[in-house]
Amino acid sequence: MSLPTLYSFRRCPYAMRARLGILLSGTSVSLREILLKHKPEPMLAASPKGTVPVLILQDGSIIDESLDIMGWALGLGLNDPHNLLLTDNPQRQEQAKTLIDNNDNEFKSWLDKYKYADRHPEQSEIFYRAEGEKFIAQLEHLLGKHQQLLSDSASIADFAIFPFIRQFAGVDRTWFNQAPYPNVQRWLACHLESPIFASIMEKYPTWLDSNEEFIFGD
Ligand SMILES: N[C@@H](CCC(=O)N[C@@H](CS)C(=O)NCC(=O)O)C(=O)O
Repeated sequence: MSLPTLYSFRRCPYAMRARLGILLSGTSVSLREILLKHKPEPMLAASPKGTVPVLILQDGSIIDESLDIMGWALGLGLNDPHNLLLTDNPQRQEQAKTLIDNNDNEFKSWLDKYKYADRHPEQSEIFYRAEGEKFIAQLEHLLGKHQQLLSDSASIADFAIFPFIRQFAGVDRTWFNQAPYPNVQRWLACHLESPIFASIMEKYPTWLDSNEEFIFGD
């Protein structure tokens, strides 16, 4: 039977979280690696907004938001062996949602400005970093209470957020390594050094160049 098609870009944090959801649910997809500067026509026909990730299901339906792809893979909890969706704990589910909202709707825009401070000369790089640090400090507080953001087990919040913190850390690695966020440093290192992260970061040739797609997942 044919598999759903996932258009993905290796370094995109939204595509990373989609691949993490797929891998951790034990689902498989046929992965087409793309370049943002050269998006395939069939991807744009399916999702004209032109962002990755995009998932096309066998019945032709399209899922083009990373969190929805995670939700689809995890089967709204039916395909969730690690209980990432926290279905037994509505309070933690709400906390996860709030944290991911903060990441996507606030932190991400400071991260982009910090990363590309030269394109946003209204303020300094340090200013943008300090704005982003407000979210990092919130994570630091949570990670002082348990190993992962909401408990000692990783949940959707950890997997949806750490790819963005990776980018934040990568802007100035020397600064990040000595910044007063030991718990965030530990948590990030634990995710980046995990076999799961290595699996989702495997390199594939781009689909447009090679015409090859790859089975990704279990
Ligand atoms: N809300 C979307 C955002 C996805 C997104 O913005 N992805 C970036 C790459 S990291 C993208 O495709 N940008 C389009 C471009 O750069 O042309 C999601 O969660 O899937």
